[in-house]
Amino acid sequence: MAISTGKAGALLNHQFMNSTTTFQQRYTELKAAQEALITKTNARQDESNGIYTRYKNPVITPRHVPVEWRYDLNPETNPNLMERFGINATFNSGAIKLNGKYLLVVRVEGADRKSFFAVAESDNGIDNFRFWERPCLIPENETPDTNIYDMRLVAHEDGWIYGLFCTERRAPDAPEGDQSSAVAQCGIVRTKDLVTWDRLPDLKTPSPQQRNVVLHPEFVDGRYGFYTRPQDSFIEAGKGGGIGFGLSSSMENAMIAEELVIDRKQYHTVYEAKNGLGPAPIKTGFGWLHLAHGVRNTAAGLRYVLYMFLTDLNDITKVIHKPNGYFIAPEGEERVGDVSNVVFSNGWIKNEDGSVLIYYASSDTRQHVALSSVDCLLDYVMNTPEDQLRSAGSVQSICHIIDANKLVLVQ
Ligand code: M1P
Repeated sequence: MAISTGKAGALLNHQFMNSTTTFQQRYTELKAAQEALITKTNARQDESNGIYTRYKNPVITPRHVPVEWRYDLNPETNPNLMERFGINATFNSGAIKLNGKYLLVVRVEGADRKSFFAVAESDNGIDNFRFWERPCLIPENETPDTNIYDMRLVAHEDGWIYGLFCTERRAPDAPEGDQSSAVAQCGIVRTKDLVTWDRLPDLKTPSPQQRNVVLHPEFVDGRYGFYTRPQDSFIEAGKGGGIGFGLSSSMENAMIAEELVIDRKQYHTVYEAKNGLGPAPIKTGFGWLHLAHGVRNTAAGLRYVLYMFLTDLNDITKVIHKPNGYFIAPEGEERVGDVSNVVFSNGWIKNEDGSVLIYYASSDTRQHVALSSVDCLLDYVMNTPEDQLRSAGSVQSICHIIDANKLVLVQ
C-alpha cells in the first residue's frame, strides 16, 4: 500500500510509522480496541448503600465514538492515520426506551469545545452501547446556536418525543474584549424516532437566562408544564435560583408568563449555590419522583451532586418528601475530569419490572449508569430524614435511628 504523499508525507510516514506499523495495521488495531471496549460486559459494583448500585464501567466514553467520525480513513489523504476530529467528552445524556432498545442522546463534546447530540443504543442499558451511524442533525432556528447540550427526552402524552436542551449563544451586548459572556436558553425539538428532529422556537420565559429546562410528561390543566431554572447570568443562578415551574398552552410557540419556584436553593445545603432538575419525573402511586442536581461552592471550586424529592400527584408544584443531602456524589475516578467534582444526570429509564437505570455523568467527561427501582427510590425519599438545617438537627436524626434500633437489634 502506498502511504506517502510527496515529500512532506514521506517525512511524516518516517516519523510516525516504522516498517511494521502500516496504515492497515493501525486501522485494524484501532477498530479492534474500540470493538473490545464497546462489547465489554459491565457488572454491578460489589458495594451498595441499598438505595442504588453503581455499575463498574462507564457506559460511554470518548473512545466509544466511532473511528469513522474521527479519522479520515483514506490512506492517500491521511497516510499517517491521524485523528482529524478529536472528541473531548461524552456525558449528560438524555435517555429513553424505544422499541425495546435503550437509547441515550449523548452530549458529545469535540476537542473544539462544541457539543452536539448523538444517539447510542444498547439492548440492556448497561453495556454494549453503540453510536448510530452519524450524529443527530438538529436544525437551527433563525438565531443559530453556538453550542447545544444536555437534552432531556420526554415521551409526552400528546404523542411526540420532545427534546429540551440548552442553547448557548454569545451575549449580544458583550464588548469586543469579552469573549466569554453568553446567554443560555431552552431549545426545543421533537421527533418520533430520534432520527428526524423538528426544531421549534426556543422557550420564552420571564428569566434572562434558562438552563436545565424539563418538560412534564403529562398535560397540566390542558397545558404543557415546564420545570425551569431561572438564572440571572450565565453561571450564577442569582436571586432567581431554584427549580421553577410554569405552564404554556403551546409547544409550537412555548411561552411561560410566570415561573413559580418549587424547590429553592438554601443556605448550608448541597444545593446552596444553585440547583436544576435532571430528567423528567417518574410517576408513582405516591407522587412524582424527581432527580436533580445541587451545587455548592468550595475552596476547590463548585461541587455538583445529585439529590431527590417527591412531589404531590394532585399538586405537582408541592414537594412532599425530600431526603437530606445528596443521593449520588462523585466517587473515586468520577471525581476527576474536565470539570472535576461533578456528577450530573438528565436521563433515567424505568423498566416494565419497576427497575430504574439512572444515567449519570462524572466530571463533564464520561457517562455512567446505576441501578435502582421505583420501590427503593420511594423508600429512600419517603423514609430518609429531611435536612434539619442545623448540626444539632443532624445529631437528633441519628439518635432517632439509634433509639429505634435499640428496640429491634438482636444482641
Ligand atoms: O459543569 C457542570 C455543569 O454545569 C452546568 O450546569 P448548571 O447550569 O446547573 O450549572 C451545565 O453546563 C452542565 O452541562 C454541566 O455538567
